[in-house]
Amino acid sequence: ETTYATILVEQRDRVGVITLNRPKALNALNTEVMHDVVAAAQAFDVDPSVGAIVITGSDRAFAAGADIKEMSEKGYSDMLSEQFFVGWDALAALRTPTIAAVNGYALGGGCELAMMCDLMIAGDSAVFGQPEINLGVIPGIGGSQRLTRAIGKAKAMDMMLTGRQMKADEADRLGLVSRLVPADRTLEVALDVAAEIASKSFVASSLAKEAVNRSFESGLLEGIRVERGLFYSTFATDDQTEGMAAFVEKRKPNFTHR
Ligand code: CO8
Repeated sequence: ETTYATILVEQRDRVGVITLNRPKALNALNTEVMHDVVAAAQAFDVDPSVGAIVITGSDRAFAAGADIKEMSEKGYSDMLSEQFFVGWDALAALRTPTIAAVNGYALGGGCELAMMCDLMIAGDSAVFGQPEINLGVIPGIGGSQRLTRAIGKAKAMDMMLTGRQMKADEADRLGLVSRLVPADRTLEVALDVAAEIASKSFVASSLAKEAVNRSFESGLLEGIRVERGLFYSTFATDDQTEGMAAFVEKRKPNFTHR
């Protein structure tokens, strides 16, 4: 079992849980956090006993953004030569469904990290924002793209150009979050949703995730073509045969995730 300096990692049945753990910095996402989160998530991703991954923070902060102290010393050529934060892209490339459980601040890179996950369970204490504009920068791990696709241009421009914070109820209304829950139940609900997802056929859930993401990442026609190919490919799996047979025979399916 690997241990990490900036995160806590555990497995609960078929659910992998990653907890950001830099309380003194409100879970600011420095390079070390990136390496830890990505390593833990990739280890879960190749583990057949894991069917869903939950990423969470503390009651006060999911994450208050990229680590401003780390970034403040850097110049343009440092960013380019280090390919700063490019590692985060690996998180969006996981096959395993990911669920962000968000309480408190999800600002800047924290909001971007939450949006990188497939589902977002938000407590009513959650506060979202892209305050980079106040630091003279802009989002850097997909926030401008994912926020715009999630809540539309009008709201995304408002958030990104003013840096204003958006409370959980507005974020829920706009479709940024999957489920809004009382803050003291956020992790519990996220774990329940994760367990439910992990109980399904992993081949089907990872293909479903890929199909939705393709819609998010491309035009409708290309997305539909990709979906059709992925749909056909489910008919090469044991779980499709078993799932449909179980329905016809009026019994519960026994998926082998193959
Ligand atoms: N980076 C580094 N340290 C931070 C950060 C951060 N983003 N956020 C909070 N901290 C630290 C504070 O410096 C403070 O440390 P110390 O006690 O040593 O001074 C400690 O956490 C507690 O914070 P506060 O005292 O400020 O707590 P408050 O309750 O008064 O305020 C806020 C909470 C409103 C969240 C406030 O801390 C804040 O505004 N933080 C910065 C939010 C922000 O601007 N985030 C965007 C950062 S830029 C960014 O994310 C760019 C994304 C591009 C790539 C993303 C890759 C992941």
